[in-house]
Amino acid sequence: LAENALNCLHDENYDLPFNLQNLNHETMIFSANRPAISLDGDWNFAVDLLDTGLRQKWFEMLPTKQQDRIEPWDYDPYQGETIPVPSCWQMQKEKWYFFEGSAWYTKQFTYTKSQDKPLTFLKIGAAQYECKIFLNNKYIGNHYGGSTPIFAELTENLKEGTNTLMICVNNTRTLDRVPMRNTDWFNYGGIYREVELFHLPQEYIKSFHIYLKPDSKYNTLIVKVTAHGHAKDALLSIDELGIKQTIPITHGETLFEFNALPELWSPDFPKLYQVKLTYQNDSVTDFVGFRQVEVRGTEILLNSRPVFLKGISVHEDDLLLGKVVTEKDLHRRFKHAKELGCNYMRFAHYPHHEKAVQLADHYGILLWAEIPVYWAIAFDNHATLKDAKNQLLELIIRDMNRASVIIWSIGNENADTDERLHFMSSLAKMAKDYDPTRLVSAACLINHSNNTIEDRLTEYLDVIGINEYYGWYEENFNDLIEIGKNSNPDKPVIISEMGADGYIGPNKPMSGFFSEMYMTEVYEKQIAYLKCLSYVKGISPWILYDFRVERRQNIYQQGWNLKGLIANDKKTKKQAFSVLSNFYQSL
Ligand code: GCB
Repeated sequence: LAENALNCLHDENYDLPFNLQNLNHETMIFSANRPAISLDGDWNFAVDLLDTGLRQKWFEMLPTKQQDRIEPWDYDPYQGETIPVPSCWQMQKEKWYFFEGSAWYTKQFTYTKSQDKPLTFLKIGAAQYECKIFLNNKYIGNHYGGSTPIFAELTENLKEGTNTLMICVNNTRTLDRVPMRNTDWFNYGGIYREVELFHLPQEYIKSFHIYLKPDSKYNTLIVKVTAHGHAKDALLSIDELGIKQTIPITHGETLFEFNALPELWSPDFPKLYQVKLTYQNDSVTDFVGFRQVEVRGTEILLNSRPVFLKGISVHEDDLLLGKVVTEKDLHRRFKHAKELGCNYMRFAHYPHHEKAVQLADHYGILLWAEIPVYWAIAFDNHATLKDAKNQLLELIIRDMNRASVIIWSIGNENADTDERLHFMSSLAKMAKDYDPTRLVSAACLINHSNNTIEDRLTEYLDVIGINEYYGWYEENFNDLIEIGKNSNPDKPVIISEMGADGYIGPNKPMSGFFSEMYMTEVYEKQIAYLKCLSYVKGISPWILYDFRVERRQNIYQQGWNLKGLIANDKKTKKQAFSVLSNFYQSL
């Protein structure tokens, strides 16, 4: 007690009885379609601006009866305020709207030991940005990164009967993390994706990737498995292809090729096969499409045929739910994209919910998936690079079986410095080494002094992404025409962003900036020009829906970025929607 009380007097150096950061891509287990026990629902909750919980060690508090307590508690993890999980606290109470700091979540659940499945793993779909996990008063681990899943093995610390899980989530924007402090999206906080428990047998499948061998013959599948156990093989079956294949496993690992002739997945034919892997008493099932994507000259080839990416960017954001996504919201998103005529989407600027990626597989929408290496990253900081690499690996491991993802994007709009080149080129190399089945891109830079696409990072990328706002932030539209003339890239270019704000609420302007008319004009001019540039192989205008952001506060914006083709009600279309859909339908 005395120690805890003293900790409250310190500023930063209160004693944490644990070493931070041990949950990362290495603690992930294959979880898609695995039976799970949901821990969603109401959790006890308290915001904790001063980190009193860490100083006073709230995580050590036992559920004692009020009258038996020997110390005053500044938080009672077992009664008081509750919050639904998943949710963003900003959307729950007005007083939490701008809250930035730690918040404590407590949940009790019952556990009964099972002989068949003695291991237990916790999965938190995502918590923004850092989370520390405690089970039955013991520190289990912590995780950095606000949009990738967190896995922790609980087996050792579980007990029969009632167990108490406490999670401290902190959404403070920091200088050395990914993203950094300044972003053009809202700083939501909380456990905003599902929380689940998985019970697994002693010998289990830890990771499972299956993909078409990238050699254009379309007759070989590769299986990459890591397993926990001593068994020497696993069994893979794809009933629809009549495949039952024994997969040898050596020291818990395999990279195994075998012949198969699947029908190829594409936006026109989003064919998925049910694939099952069995290892001892464990088995997992996934729904997988097989396709090949590559670059030849300035072409992007899907299954050896040139493809033009008719796209739209989208954030994970909702007027009422913040970053929480529902199935209904996701279906609406894909239906709007289809209505536009899209075959492609940019999931900006961080890993979106894995269900969104699974649905993209079903809808036949190609994806650009990215990590939040966004403005002003501390490129010279080793810990920041480690964080970025970990988030990228967690994303790749999570979505490796998704045919829809064709591009890993390693960053967005950063000045071309030596430190940035070292940082981002190492991300590009890592993505390519880990995953030979996808392209790597980033939103690169234009040199405004000579109006050319000029960025040293492009050498490490398969596809060059360019965000350009000619007609909006760059008022001279003719400069875009200059860039077109001056640039001669030897790789495909995707216009990863372009657009303009359009305000359609009360007292809307009839012309000029923020008017719907001006927004429409920007789209018309951009489309007329870009379709003449032979090396542009796709566009993902900014953006499908208006989205919430603190930094936009003029009379029209009032906390929203208004570049959506559809307003924040996700219903009302702006005129530019039909300009883009007419263009896509015409292709
Ligand atoms: C950009 C950023 C994006 C912003 C957008 C805008 O270049 O990549 O995150 O939201 O511009 O609206 O300014």
